[in-house]
Amino acid sequence: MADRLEDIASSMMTGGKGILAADESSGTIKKRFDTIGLESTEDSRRDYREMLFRADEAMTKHISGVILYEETLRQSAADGTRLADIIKNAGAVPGIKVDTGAKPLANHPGETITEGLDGLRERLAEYHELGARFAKWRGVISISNDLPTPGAIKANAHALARYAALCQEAGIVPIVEPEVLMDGKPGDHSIERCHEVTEAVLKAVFAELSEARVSLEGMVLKPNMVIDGKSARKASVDEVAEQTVRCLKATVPGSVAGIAFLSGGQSDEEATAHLSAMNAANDLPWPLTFSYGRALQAAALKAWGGRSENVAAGQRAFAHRAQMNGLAARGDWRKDLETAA
Ligand code: 5MM
Repeated sequence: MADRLEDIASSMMTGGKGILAADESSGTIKKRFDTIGLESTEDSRRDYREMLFRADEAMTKHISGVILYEETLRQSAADGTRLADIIKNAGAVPGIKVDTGAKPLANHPGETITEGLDGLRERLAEYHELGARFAKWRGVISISNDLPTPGAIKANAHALARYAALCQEAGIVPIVEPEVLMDGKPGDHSIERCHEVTEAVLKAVFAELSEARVSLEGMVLKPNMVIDGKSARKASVDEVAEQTVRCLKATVPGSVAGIAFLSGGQSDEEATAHLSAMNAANDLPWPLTFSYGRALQAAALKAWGGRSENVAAGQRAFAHRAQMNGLAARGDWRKDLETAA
């Protein structure tokens, strides 16, 4: 595995591949398992993730990196192989979510600050020992007519920059994820409002990254797409793609190693179609790919259903979404390929 930050970052952005976000914290994975009636235990979480990481077709062809929750980085498969080694053997880079979650921000009703900076230097050294070569930190930005406040934007941007600097010091590529929520409350904002807020957030993030002396060539940005709120969706694929690229070009320096989007509550197919439309447009200063959680896993989770006899079905469902998103990362996805498969 490469040692230089720039080399790790560029391997995460390998053409036609993207990142699997499998870093659900205990509370989130429980919610996901509730949808298939499965109890969340250390073993069931291990079995689910082992099913994904051993999906050779998906992993070797379409996945460049996997974001893990700390528990998973320390876990071994049923046969004793470390889950991180299964990922490495598939040619992908293991990564780790290092934030400890978004907590209410004092004096800012309805807004959060992401925590986890205390002791981070020491934790990063240990994660590096355990094989992690990139990390992720998610700042959450609420959006409505009145939110976000400048205070919440600044606090989250500052924390992201401090996290990113510590990662690079430890030889770990930071994924910087400032997420303007698509599916928060009330979730009825327009695409124009999303553009305005995303632009303000990204400007603040890059100003803080610059002050923290973060090397842009050694980091990956994980932004939301510019899209209208989940309860008011009407923007077309072309509109989402055009507004997102315009917003990113206005705020993200060309030296950033790459951009890997979150899916944020879009349907599987929407997330794929939007990424493909952006990549089909020429003239992008950075590689654009996916770092999806729900949009890569939802179908696989359903097909698996928590049953060992369904492992192959879960892996097929994952391979399909990974393949579709791999095509989107090259701008080559078409709707008829979904049904053909
Ligand atoms: C996989 O979910 C990630 C962690 O969530 P919690 O800390 O809330 O448990 C999340 O950060 C994820 O990596 C990104 O939001 C991308 O996932 P989606 O589902 O938005 O593509």
